[in-house]
Amino acid sequence: MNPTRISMSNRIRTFEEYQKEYSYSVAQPEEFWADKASQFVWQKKWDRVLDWNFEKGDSKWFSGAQLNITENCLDRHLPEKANQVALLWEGNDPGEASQKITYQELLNKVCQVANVLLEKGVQKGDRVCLYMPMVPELAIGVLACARIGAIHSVVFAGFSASSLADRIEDAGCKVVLTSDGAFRGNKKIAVKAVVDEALLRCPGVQSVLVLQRTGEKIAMKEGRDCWWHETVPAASANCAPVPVEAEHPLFILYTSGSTGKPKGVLHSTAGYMVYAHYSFLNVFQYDAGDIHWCTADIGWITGHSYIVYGPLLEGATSVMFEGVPTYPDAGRCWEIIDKHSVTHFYTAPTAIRSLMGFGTELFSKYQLNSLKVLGSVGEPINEEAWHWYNDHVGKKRCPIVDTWWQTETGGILISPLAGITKTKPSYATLPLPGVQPILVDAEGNELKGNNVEGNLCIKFPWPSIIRTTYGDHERCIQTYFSTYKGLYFTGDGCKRDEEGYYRILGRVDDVINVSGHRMGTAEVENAINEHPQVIESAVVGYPHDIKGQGIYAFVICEKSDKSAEALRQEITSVVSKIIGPIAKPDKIQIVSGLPKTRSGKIMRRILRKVAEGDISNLGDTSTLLDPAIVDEIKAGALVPLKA
Ligand code: 7RM
Repeated sequence: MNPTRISMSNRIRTFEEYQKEYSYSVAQPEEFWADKASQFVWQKKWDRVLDWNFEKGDSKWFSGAQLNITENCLDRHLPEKANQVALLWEGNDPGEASQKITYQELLNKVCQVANVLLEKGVQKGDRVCLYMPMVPELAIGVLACARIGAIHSVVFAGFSASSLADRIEDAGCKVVLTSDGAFRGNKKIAVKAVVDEALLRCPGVQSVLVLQRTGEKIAMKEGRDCWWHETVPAASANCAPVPVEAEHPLFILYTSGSTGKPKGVLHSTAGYMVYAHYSFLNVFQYDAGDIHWCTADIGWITGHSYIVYGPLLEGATSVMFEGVPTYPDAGRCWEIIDKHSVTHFYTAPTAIRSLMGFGTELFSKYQLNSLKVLGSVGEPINEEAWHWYNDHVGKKRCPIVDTWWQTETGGILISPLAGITKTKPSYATLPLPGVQPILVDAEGNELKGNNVEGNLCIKFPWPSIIRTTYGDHERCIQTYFSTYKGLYFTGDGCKRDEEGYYRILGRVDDVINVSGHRMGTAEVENAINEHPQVIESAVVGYPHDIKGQGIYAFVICEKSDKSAEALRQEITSVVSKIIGPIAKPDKIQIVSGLPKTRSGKIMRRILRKVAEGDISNLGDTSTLLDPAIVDEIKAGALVPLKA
């Protein structure tokens, strides 16, 4: 028995325990994580806890072990929790009956889909793409893949056919799970039609399993497409979990970076499992009987870790919501919280800011007294939004956990532990046990002590660290492990204040964060440049009241009779078509040139300043090829400028 071990459970209960656990995790990381892993079911125990080499971008956890993550999410909780609700689904339309799927039912449904996948020839290691709305079958499909050792690649259903095709192709997916359509607010969205268009470019896809959701008429391709309701219910509800090696890939999830092409972030099984569970339990302080609602879409990492895996690994009840917070009105979230006695509410600052705009009168209709913990994720939460969340939603009695993490980190790395860590608005506060942040200056020198500001890196692996970017390990090394030798570089700027608390300042690379969605400026530029009349473009982020950051595009077009307004509309629809509606620029300024240096590099600093509306300090523009262009750009700016 290790004397520093705090209890049989992996739960921290007090700040003193947190400090003890933290010290233990740094002094003896392998013992620490072996201890956390021991509560799970392993087909075979590990030989080694950790092997790593950051210079090669390598981390291996629990080598030699064999396990199945769905056995740990589902079977392990039976029989005590057979009749406990695992997934609580709320539809887009408040009039549609909620679904309560118990652990036993969920296991049966997962096994049925797993058997259908097996029948379709899916084998361990094969990639399966899921392009679906937020219905239970999406979570079931994800788990069905994991049941048989197939690698899931969920693509957010708001992406365009072209983005979907890129992702299916890059991962070499064999099968696609989708639906006929989707309900989203007062809109009905075509889903299968997008898949059909994408698959024109993806001959490797052999089968498409189609869930009937909206009932609209769709095309079914003979020999390739089949209906969910005609195959799944007929399949056996028994499917033995396939044991996989600890480092067997669990999923690929595409995310944007500073280059034009999104990367397939790959997570593996055992380390991801241990960390998704540990972080869920400790950050949210989930207790038996609590109802956890994470409003993210499963198409993003937050949904993977804190709707599906984290909660199910704890045997929790996880809410899944199909709709949007403003339909049928801006009280929808509060209505759902009261209806299902939600205890934990985890959402993005952009949602909070948009709801703030509807005022507080709506709250008189709701109790919100079931709430215990509030969470925030995806972007920095400004103080005003923090206070509004605290005052009107939490009624000043619910701790707010501002959770910082990334697709690549797999789970929350810096966050308060609910009710344990003293919070401070706009601070993600302290690292979880096992997480060793370090701030460095531009040259990579460590910024020691407190009251410092620099680039946020992590100096030691945690179990759910990115394993590779699918199909291109060199790119993984280049992106995360080369900027600062021996460190994982997050891409975020960060401040450590006088009491050692971390405050995330936002990206320091060419990535912007629009409503909590990561977007590469190069990616948006590439899409804009697809418009036949566009010669060149430069995209920057600018502060946006609700979205956090908006997209501001400076575009050079060929001469034509078209009005600037017509060009803007066409460019917007091209971007929507190529990436998806989430990448549509908020502002498009048609310019005759861009501020370039003599070597041809665009001085983005100047464009950022103009987009921010602050031209008081443009810096040195003497190295520009054509300094006059700056005056033209200022004169045509689409935001009010203050000098
Ligand atoms: C979970 C997720 C990651 C980027 C990250 C940050 C930003 C996320 C916070 C935050 C300030 C936070 N994954 N970010 N959480 N910034 N405070 N609590 O969002 O891969 O899509 O994005 O999001 O810039 O690098 S992500």
